[in-house]
Amino acid sequence: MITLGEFIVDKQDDFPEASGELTLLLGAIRLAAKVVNREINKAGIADIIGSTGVENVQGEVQQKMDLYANDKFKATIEARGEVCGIASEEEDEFICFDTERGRNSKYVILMDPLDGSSNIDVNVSVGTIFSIYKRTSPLGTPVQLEDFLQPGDKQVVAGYVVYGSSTMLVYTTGNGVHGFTCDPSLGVFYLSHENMQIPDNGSIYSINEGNYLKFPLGVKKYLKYCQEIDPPTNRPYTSRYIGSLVSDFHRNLLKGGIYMYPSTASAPKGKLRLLYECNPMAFLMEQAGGIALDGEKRIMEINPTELHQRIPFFCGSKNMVNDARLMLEEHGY
Ligand code: P6P
Repeated sequence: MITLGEFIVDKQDDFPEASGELTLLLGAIRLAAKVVNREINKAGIADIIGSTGVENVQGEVQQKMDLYANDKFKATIEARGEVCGIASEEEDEFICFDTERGRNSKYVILMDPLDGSSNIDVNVSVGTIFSIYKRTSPLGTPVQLEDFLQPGDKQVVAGYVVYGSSTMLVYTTGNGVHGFTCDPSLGVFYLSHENMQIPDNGSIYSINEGNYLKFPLGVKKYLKYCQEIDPPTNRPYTSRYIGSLVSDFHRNLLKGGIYMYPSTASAPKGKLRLLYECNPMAFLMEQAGGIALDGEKRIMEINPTELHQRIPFFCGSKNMVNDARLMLEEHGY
């Protein structure tokens, strides 16, 4: 039984240029995940469910747990050091750690501290998503917006925590995808899923079909393809949509499947954010042998222009995403 800490140290050689900073940074994420997990597990009795009544930069009403998780991850990461700044779904602007230590730190982190948080009130799984880059601005200076606006191919680490029937931390450093399950009696994450690989084919599709009438024709065509009766290709596929990206992603990673959040008539860029939802999930998916596209291009090739920019997202088993891509190409994105 290898713990997350032991595994990270074992794999430290994957980062010849990192002198332990990433190990410390992943340790900070691990600690914050435990603190957030503890609060989520008692959300029904602590005065921490429901909304704050305040809208974030996304125009979404912030849940109390959104702010709790955001504060805990920010504080833990800042205390542990190693980053010069943080960008978060819950923060309008990026946060600069303008101290001697912060200015001389090599990394930035982008995160969605609690994705799918509206599910907490109904006791459905939620997650944290994180993405780490090496800064591009000079060491010794305050972090700049350019440090956050990097294409996904430049990511150094990406991962998520899924607060589900068990709490898992799944991450990649570009050397495979590895999953760790928390033993709640000890508060220790143990390696439970080494080198996770998504099947090339799957029979699960995840999408909010309530938006069907607003989807591009290519998406409608693909959904009908999923629903056709064709036993040799294991269709009709099964529709599974939790409304929590991390949970849908994690299930499809294990069983095979495709997750889609396309553009719609009312949301031409879709809903999901490129920097701290799609890029980290795309890094994980490609490392697990899957594909992540905006419908046409690799997510991780896109050059970001804004911190909170949205992007259509198609992610999952290689053959399923390619089928969807071909229909989008033929019938329209
Ligand atoms: P809809 C949660 O708000 C989220 O960002 C993802 O976790 C989830 O997959 C999606 O939005 C759900 O959005 O519009 O289907 O409710």
